[in-house]
Amino acid sequence: MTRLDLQALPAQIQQPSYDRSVLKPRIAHIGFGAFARAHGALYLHDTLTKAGGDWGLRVIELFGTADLLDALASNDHLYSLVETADSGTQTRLLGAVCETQHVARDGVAALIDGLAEEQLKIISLTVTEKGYCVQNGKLDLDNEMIKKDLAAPDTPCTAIGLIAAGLKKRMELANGPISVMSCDNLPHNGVLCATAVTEFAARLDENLAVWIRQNVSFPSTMVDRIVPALSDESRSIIKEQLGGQPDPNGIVCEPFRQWVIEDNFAAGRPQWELAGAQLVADVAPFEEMKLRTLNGSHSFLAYLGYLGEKETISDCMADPVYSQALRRLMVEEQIPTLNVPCDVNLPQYADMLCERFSNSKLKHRTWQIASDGTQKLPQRWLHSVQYHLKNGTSYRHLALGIAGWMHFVATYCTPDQVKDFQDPKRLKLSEIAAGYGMGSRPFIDGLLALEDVFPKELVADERFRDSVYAGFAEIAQKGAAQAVADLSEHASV
Ligand code: CS2
Repeated sequence: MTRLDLQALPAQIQQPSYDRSVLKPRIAHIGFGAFARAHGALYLHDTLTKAGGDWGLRVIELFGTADLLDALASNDHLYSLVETADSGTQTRLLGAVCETQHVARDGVAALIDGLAEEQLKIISLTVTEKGYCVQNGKLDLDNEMIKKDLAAPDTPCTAIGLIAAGLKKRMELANGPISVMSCDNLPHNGVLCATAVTEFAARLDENLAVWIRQNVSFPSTMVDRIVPALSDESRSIIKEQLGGQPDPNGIVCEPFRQWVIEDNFAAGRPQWELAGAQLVADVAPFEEMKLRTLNGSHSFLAYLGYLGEKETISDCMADPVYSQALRRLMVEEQIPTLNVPCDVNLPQYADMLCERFSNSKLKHRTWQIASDGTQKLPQRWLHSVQYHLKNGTSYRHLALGIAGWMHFVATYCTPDQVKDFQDPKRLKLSEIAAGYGMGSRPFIDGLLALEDVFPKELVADERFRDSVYAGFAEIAQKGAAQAVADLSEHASV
C-alpha cells in the first residue's frame, strides 16, 4: 500500500497541528463517501485545530470493499482535501479520523460492539436518502433489506439495522445516552431517522424502543457542500497538489460549506461552532431553503441539462438559456414558498448559488445528480408545486423539471439499460417504461401513480396532471434545451 510521504509534500499543504495521539473514537460515522470526507470530517478537524481535545472519528462502511479504508489506515488516517474554484485552490491534510471499520473486513459484531462503547457519544450518518428505508414517513416494512434485518437482527446489513443493534447492546451494557445525527438531504432528517430506528427497534423489542426514546437524541441537520464523486480528473488534481503523490482517499470539492445543527445532543458534542457550524433550535427552515433552492435547482439542471447534452452543472450555467431559467426557478417558484429566519437574505442566497454552480473547476456531472430521482423529487420540487396549486401561482419550471425526469426515465431506464440506472425503484420504473409506449399518457400516469413519490391529492388535481402532460409533450416535440429556452417566453408572475 502506498503511503503518503509527509516530508515530501509541498510546503503550502497544511498538516494537522493538534495532538492526534489523544484522539479516541467518540463519533462513529456511517457512510464515509465523498461528502462526509469533505464536510463533517473537516468541521471536526477545524474544531480540533481551534480547541484540541479527544473527539476522534471512527468511520464505518457497510458496502463495497475495504480497500479505501485500508489505504486510510496505512496513512495514519490522514487524507487530503482540495478546495477549488475558478479563483484558486487550497489543499490540506485532515486528521480527525482515528479508526476505520468495514463490515466485510472487521465483521458486523465488531461494528455493533463499537456503537455500544461508552466513550462513543455520537453516531452520525450520510447514507443518502434511500439509506433510511422510509416510505411515506414510516419504516418501509416491504424493503427487502429491512425484512432481512428484522429476521436476523444480529447481522444487520442496513444502517438502520446496525444502529438498532448497537443501541440494543448499549442498553444491555448500560453504557448511557448517545445521539444519532443524520447528515443527509432530507427534510426533518432527525425525525425521520428517529422514526426508522425506533420503529425497527419496536419490532424487535418494545423495551429497546422505550430505552431509545429516553436515552437517544436525533438532532436534525442541514448540510451543504458541493462534492462531486471522485473522477480520474480529480485524482490527477489531487496528485498534482500533493507534488506527485497519489492519495486514494483525497477529495476535491468547492470552497463553500455550511452546517446548521439542531443543538440537541444527549451526551455532549464537539464545539463545532468554532469551525463555523450554526447550532440552532430549529433546523427546518434552513433545510427547506437548501433542499428547494440548491437541491431543487440541481435536479432541474440534472434532468433537463443531461437531456440537453450538458455534461456538468457548470456547462449548464455557461449557457444563458439554462442559467436564466434556473434563476427564475429559484426566484419565482422556490423562494416564495419558503419561510426563513429574518436574517437570511434569499436573493443573496440565490446569487451565491448561481456563483457556486458556475464553478468550472468542479465538473459536477448532471448524470450523477440525476440519480435516485424517486427519493429526491418530493422534497426538492413537489412541496413547492403544492404551494403554487394552493395559491394559484405559476410553477411552469417545476412542471418542466418533472416532465424532464419522466423523459430521463423513459430514455435511460429501459429494460436493457436498467442495471446501470441509479434509483432504488429502477425495476418498477423500467416496468412502467416498458409497459407503455414512450410519450403515452399511460406512461406518465404510471409514474404519477407512484404514491410514495407523488402524493395522491397532488395527482388528483387535474391542473397538475395537465401541466406535466404539457411539459412532457413540449420536450418530446422540441427537445429539452428548446423547451428550457421557451420558458422565458412566458411573462413573469
Ligand atoms: C446534489 C447534492 O447529488 C445531488 O443530489 O444535489 O449532493 C448536492 O451537491 C449537495 O446537497 C450540496 O450540499
